[in-house]
Amino acid sequence: MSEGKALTERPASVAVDGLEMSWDYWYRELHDGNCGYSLKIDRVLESTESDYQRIDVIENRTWGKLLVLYGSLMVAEHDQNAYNEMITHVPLFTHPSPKEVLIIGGGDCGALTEAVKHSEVERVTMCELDRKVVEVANRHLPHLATGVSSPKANLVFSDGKAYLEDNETKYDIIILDLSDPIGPAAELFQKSFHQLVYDRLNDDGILVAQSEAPFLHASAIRPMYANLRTIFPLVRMYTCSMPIYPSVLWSFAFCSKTHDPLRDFDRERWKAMASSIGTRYYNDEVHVAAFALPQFVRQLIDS
Ligand code: SPD
Repeated sequence: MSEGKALTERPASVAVDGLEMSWDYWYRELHDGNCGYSLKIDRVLESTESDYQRIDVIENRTWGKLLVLYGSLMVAEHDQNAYNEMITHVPLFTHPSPKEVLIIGGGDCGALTEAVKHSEVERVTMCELDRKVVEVANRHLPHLATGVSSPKANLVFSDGKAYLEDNETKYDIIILDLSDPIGPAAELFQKSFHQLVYDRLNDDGILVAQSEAPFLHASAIRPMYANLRTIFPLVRMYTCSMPIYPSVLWSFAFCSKTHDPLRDFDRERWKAMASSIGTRYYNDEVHVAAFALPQFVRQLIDS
């Protein structure tokens, strides 16, 4: 039995002025028009468009409120915050002294909120293209956005590539918390952009980038990792379970100039900070286990 929040109880059939109203609205997200995921929409909370994309917030009994960009699920109220915790804490507990962090994308502000919890971190710049995504997400998913009010948080609304080209600040960690490699984020999956990210990292810097679904997106993952390996000395993949993303298994590219996410994982720092950070998915065992890859995934990124 799901523990989803109580929503407006909507009987299967309601009499309205003598008419029978049947509530049976569904969200459907397909991969290649062929297989996919669907969930019942209990309410549509907001539907709008920005200069870049369509933005929807829907509500479902199992997952609570969900943010949808261009018809693709991004984040849910009850997904245990797995993606945001994994994209953030894995590099932050690997780097020995993470002070300057840059998040490119990240419009729901969940990664920003996780990053500012780290006591060593002095500043987290979040560079998001679409201001409207931040406004809509903050309105409906405020629990993800508590980090915005931190004195460490620095929000910039700009194209990520232009931002890095125009600013020569160096970072300890850069996180590419992007939507899919179609539409507004497509260019940020390219080799030229990853080279620019490398150039803006300190000598022991770390890049983590979301890298799609191994079961479904081999054609995006294979060239991405091949390109990253020409730039970074250390490139590894780790995964997490994201129940609202296509095929559930989601991946991240961990790219580093020196630090290794297993050898240099600071378990003692995690133990000291675990209760103040208060994760729902990430912990020390998950940090290590996330780098264990099924054989087909190894072959995918080693080829
Ligand atoms: N198909 C959905 C991929 C979304 C990856 N990024 C999500 C950003 C959430 N902060």
